[in-house]
Amino acid sequence: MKPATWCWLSSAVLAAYGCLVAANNETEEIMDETAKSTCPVRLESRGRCEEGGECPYQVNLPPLTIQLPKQFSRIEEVFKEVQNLKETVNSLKKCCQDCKLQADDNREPGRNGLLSPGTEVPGEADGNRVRELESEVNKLSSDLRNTKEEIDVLQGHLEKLNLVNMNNIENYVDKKVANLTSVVNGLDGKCLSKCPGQEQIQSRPVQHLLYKDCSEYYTIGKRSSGTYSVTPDPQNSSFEVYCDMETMGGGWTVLQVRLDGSTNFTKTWQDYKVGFGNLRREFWLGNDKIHLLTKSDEMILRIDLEDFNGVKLYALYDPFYVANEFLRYRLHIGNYNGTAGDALRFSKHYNHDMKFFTTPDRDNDRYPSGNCGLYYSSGWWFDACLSANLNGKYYHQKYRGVRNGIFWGTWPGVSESQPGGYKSSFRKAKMMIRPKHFKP
Ligand SMILES: *[C@@H]1O[C@H](CO)[C@@H](O)[C@H](O)[C@H]1NC(C)=O
Ligand SMILES: *[C@@H]1O[C@H](CO)[C@@H](O)[C@H](O)[C@H]1NC(C)=O
Ligand SMILES: *[C@@H]1O[C@H](CO)[C@@H](O)[C@H](O)[C@H]1NC(C)=O
Ligand SMILES: *[C@@H]1O[C@H](CO)[C@@H](O)[C@H](O)[C@H]1NC(C)=O
Ligand SMILES: *[C@@H]1O[C@H](CO)[C@@H](O)[C@H](O)[C@H]1NC(C)=O
Ligand SMILES: [Ca+2]
Repeated sequence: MKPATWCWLSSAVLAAYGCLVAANNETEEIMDETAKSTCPVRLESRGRCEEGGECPYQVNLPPLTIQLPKQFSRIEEVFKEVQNLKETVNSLKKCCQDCKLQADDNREPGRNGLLSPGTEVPGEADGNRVRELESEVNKLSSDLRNTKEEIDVLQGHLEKLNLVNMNNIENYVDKKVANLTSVVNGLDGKCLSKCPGQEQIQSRPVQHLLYKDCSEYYTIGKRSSGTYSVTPDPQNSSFEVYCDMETMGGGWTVLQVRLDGSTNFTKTWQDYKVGFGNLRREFWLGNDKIHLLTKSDEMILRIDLEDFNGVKLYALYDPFYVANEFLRYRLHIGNYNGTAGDALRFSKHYNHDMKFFTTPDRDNDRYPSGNCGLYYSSGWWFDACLSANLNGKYYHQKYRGVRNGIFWGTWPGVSESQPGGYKSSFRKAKMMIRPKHFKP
C-alpha cells in the first residue's frame, strides 16, 4: 500500500480512539482476539520462494461495506456506531499491519514501490483491488472524521444543556420580558413621533398627557409632593401614585409607606396584587403596578427608615425590578449603597434577591415546612424566611415574641437583641423608585 493510505488508516483509527473515551479493556481484548483469528486480509505466498526470485502472491481483501448513520438523533446510537467502526478499523489495521510485515519480509523492488506481485497479470488485478480498497478506506476515514466532529458538537450541546437549570431559564425569561418591553415601548414612541398625518392632530397632545412616572412630572416642573396619574405602559390603563418631589432631588414614585399603623398589612395575594391602603398615608401600591413601573426603565429603589429613637437611615438598590404575576413577582435587586445596611442581601442564607412574592394565602417562599407569609403576617419576597420585612405588623413600641414587626436586619443594635427579648420596631418605612438615569 501507498504511504498515504497508512496515513488515512492511522488517522481513522485515531479518530475512532478519540471518540471512544469510555471504551473498556474487555472490548479491546476480544477485538484483538477476533482480529488474529479471522483476519479478513491475507497475503499468501504460493509455493516456495527464494530470495531474488519471483514469488506468486495472492491478496484476499474483505468487502468493505460501512454505513455511517445519517441522523444523529441520539448520542448513544452514535457511540454504538462508532464502537463498531472502531472495531472494523482496528481489525483492518491489524490485518494490514500483518500484510505489511509479510510484504516487507518478501519485498522486491516493484514498479511503483507497491507490494511486489509474483506475476504480471495477478499483479494488475491486485493493483486494482488495492486501489479500490484505498478509496474505500479514504471514504471510511473521512466519514469517521465527520462522525467525530458531529459527536464533538453533540457533546458540546449536552454540556451546555447540563449548565442550564431552571433558575437560569426563569432568570433569562425575566430579562427577556424586560428587554422586549423596553424595545416595544421604544417602537411605540418612534411610531407616534413619525406618523406624519397624525403628528399635528393627535400625537403631540397625547404624548403630553402621558407620564410614565413621577420623574416625568418633575421634568415638566411639578415640584410638590402629592398624588399624580401615571401611565408606565401605554397599552395599559393609568393609575394614581404618590410622588415624593423632595427626597434627594425628588421625582420618586412611592411604592409603600408605613407611618402610623392605620393600614393592616396582613393581606391576601389578590390584595397585594392590586394594592391597598391610602396613598396619602399608609399603603402598598400593588404588585402589578410595581411591575409595570419597573419593567420599561432601569429603576433604582430607595428605602427610608426611621426608628423610635429618631435614627434615620436609607438604602439604595440599583437596579430594581419586579417580575410579573406569572413569574410570581420575583424580586431583582442590583448593587447596594446607603447607610442602613444591605439587609435585603444579608448573607448566603438570608437573601431576598431573586425570591418570589409570598402572602399568607400563597406560599412561594424557600421555607419547606411552612408559609413565611403566614408566620410573619404579611406579603413579602420571603427567603426562608427573612433578614428584612417592611410589610410586617406596625408596632408602636418594642415588642416580644415572633419577630413579625417591620424589620431591617442590619439596623444598629438589632444583632444584640436576645431571642426571647424585646424587638425594636420602626416608626417609619418608605419604598420608592426613580429611573436610574434621572437627573433632578
Ligand atoms: C481494566 O483492566 C484492569 C485490570 O484487568 C481492571 O482493574 C480495570 O477495572 C479495567 N477497566 C475497565 C474500564 O474495565
Ligand atoms: C435588548 O436586547 C438587544 C439584543 O440582545 C440589545 O441590543 C439591546 O441593547 C437590549 N435592550 C435593553 C434595553 O436592554
Ligand atoms: C389584620 O388583618 C388580619 C387578617 O384579616 C386580621 O387577622 C388581623 O386581626 C388584623 N390586624 C389588626 C391589627 O386589625
Ligand atoms: C394591564 O395590566 C394588567 C395587570 O396590571 C394585566 O393583567 C393586563 O394584561 C395588562 N394589559 C395589557 C394590555 O398589557
Ligand atoms: C454610594 O453613593 C455615593 C453618593 O452618591 C457615592 O459617592 C458612592 O461612590 C456610592 N458607593 C458605591 C459603592 O456605589
Ligand atoms: Ca414554604
